[in-house]
Amino acid sequence: MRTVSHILVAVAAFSISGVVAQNYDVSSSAPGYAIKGKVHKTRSGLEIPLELNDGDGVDLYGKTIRDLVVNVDFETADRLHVKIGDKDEKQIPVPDHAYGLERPKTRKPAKKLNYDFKYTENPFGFQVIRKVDKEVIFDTSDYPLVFEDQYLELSTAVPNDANLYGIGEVTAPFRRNNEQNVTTVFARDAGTPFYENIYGAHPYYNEIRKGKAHGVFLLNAHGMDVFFSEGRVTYKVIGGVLEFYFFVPKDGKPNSVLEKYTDLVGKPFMPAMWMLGWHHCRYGFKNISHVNWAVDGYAKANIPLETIWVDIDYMDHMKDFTFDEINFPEESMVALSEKMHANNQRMITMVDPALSNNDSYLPYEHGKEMDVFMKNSDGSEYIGQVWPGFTVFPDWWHPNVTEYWDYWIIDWMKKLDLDGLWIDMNEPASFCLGSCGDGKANTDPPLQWELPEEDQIRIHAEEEAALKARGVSIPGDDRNLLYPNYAINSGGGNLSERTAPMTSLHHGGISHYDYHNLYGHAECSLTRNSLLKYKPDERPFILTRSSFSGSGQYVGHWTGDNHSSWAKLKNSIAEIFNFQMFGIAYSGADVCGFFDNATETLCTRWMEIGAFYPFARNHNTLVASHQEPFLWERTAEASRRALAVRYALLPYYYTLFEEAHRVGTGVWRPLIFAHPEVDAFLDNDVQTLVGTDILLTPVVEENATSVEGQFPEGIWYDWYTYESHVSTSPEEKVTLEAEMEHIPVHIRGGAILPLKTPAYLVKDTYASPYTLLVALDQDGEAEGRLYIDDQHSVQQPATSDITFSYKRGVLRAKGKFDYADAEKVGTIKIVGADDLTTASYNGKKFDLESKDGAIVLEGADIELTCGFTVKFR
Ligand code: MIG
Repeated sequence: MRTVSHILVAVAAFSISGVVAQNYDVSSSAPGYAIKGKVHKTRSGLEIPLELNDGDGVDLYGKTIRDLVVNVDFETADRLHVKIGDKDEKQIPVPDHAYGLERPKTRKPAKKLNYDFKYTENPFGFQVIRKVDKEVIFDTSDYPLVFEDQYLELSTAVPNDANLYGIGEVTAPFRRNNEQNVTTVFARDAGTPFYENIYGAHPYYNEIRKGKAHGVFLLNAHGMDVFFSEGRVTYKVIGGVLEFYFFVPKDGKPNSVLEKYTDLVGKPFMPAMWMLGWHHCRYGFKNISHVNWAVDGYAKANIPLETIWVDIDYMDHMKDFTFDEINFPEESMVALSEKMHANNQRMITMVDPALSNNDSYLPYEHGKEMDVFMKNSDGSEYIGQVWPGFTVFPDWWHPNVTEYWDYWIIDWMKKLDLDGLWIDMNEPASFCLGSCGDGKANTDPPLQWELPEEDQIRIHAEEEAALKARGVSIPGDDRNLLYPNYAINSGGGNLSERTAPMTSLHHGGISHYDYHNLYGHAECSLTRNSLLKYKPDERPFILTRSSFSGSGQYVGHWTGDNHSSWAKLKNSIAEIFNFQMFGIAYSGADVCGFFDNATETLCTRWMEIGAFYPFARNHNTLVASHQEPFLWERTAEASRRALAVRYALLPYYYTLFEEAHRVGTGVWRPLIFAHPEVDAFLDNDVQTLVGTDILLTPVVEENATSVEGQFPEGIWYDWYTYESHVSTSPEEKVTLEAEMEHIPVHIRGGAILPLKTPAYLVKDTYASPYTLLVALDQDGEAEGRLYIDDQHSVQQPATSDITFSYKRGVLRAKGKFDYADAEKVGTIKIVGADDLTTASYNGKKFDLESKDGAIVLEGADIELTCGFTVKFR
């Protein structure tokens, strides 16, 4: 409870009396519910009617709802759906729609369930039991069920010191329970304070118990606090219904849990190959020459750069779809795009959702005509404040908004021939409270935080009064949307701070209170569709700041405004693990840090690990000093070395992304997810497995020249020297040398890695023939996989999916070889064998060379058009 006092202070700053910020206890006075009448069998499970018990302890924070219905669906052998809803269906669930979550239709109960579902009559409670070992993985029976219009509470028993991962978005260590024990889920524009709610909403956790994993998803888009306390997990939610999904795969593997979770919420999108190259951005490029300086600086220093990004700097007064005519004239932006493309590089710009309401601004006039902006509770236009001054906000639920957004997005993409979009500020962020721009069109508001404190306090009070004057609820809705009695623990204080007011409206009279956590998610889905209309067969590139469960099928995510600090460098790894688990495989953090000034050492170490992020981009803020990796010699050298490893591994990364897209497993994986039975890995959130075969042991401490790492049992080969380390106990901490420019990378003995020869660009890297790196395990065997397609199209008529195996001196390739322009294997390297001298393939004999720790077959010239066998002797 370390930060409680600080959180209370933050809430007190903005709250009115009577509002409860957060309460760690369960509401033991609540009377609970009992089964009333008959439990019905439905097509896919059970329907259980509940009625409130007599007694006090009702209306704790809202209006108690007396009659409930529990729907239990045995959806698949490993997925159970338990929805506790109000009988009258007045509460607003997550919509069954792409901007919410499209529920699978279950027509009959699954067979051979891996779980049991049990319930008690009075008070009603339920248990989910993992069948293989009879472990009760979810058990509400000892805790109250509270169901009020603005307050839902439910708890489950878990072991003391349980191993819980997830619930986000939050900046925190990966294993959560030993740390701050309340996690608030409420999308918020906040520069990554530890343990507070930030940009996205992911009410999903994964627990590892007795070496086996399961997942628990509360499908609810309302603000909530989730408490991880000794022996229990408690949800306190300010609206909607309690719609749970439990994932209980038979094998108990964390990767299987992710597979089942993404079966429900959607599989991560498949990136194009170029997206896996290195990206560079900064907020605060002064003009187009400054951007060109960065692009050229990379080239001169020979540090791979695939994509340049231009932040809001290019805009005229920060207005979307415009150009600063002095510093970033349109011709210069077009010229940059042409230059990038001529060099086989890419360009991305930012587009914010909030649009200036200046009446000479065409996107505003157009949108107003089409009626696509969010409204105030009285039907007037909701006008907040963002970078361009006063702004309106597209309502993604309005039937006209698709046509509107398509028009502007496609026009913009065409104008600059862009390769992708970056969508920011979509929590949504607004800098004032309420509809602060009412009647002030065409004026230029100051940024409040730049004013003297007394002015800030006065303006805030005026804004709050104006907001309240419109009512604390919306017409026809008696909930207190502005100040719910249970206020959740949002780091921003009142719910409407720094975002749209909870009483603003979406199409159909839905309050922002009910859809807040879905705003960014809806924009992701809509924008992806816009890009697909622009180029129907190109895989869209979109990077979002706000996200919800399932956004990964549309977009990638960066972890927002971190700091150039060692703590944030270290924690970036845990945050990426979270997003791998949330189904957003294409994710990364701002390399070298966003706020504050990076030092040479910090940026060097950050480039080393950042080079391996699934989404890899250096980015920083307006006033921070430059951190282009070519500016420091040691950083430049470390970047070249680490990126050479990434680019060599591109076929492996791409194959992993295909697996993520098809199966749902992460590209980056914590050791504990690979080895849930090894307790020693429970808290290891620094070492990173890329897939199954590459282990990264980054330095995240200042001044260190060595680093301790753990190794799963087996042989691990040093990437650079092929020196082997045999691990017999994963508990053991092995000290690895790590001079400044060096990040330790190990290859799992037993892996066959498809590699390329790294070049400056992804395209040139891919032009080289493959090298197969065969790293033998203790039995002299290995296996691997390679996926090939055209690298960018949505439709893939013919792909190759090749499995390699090596056993008793025979390398075999099997599988599907349909991709037409099949490339070649040029080199085969065997690591971990020392007695091989010749190889034969297709009747040809080759002499093998022993080189740099490997046995090498050069000039193999094997076409990947059909299976093959190479025999080694
Ligand atoms: O309020 O567009 O997180 O990456 O550089 C700042 C300027 C707005 C926040 C994003 C950051 C971006 C910045 N944006």
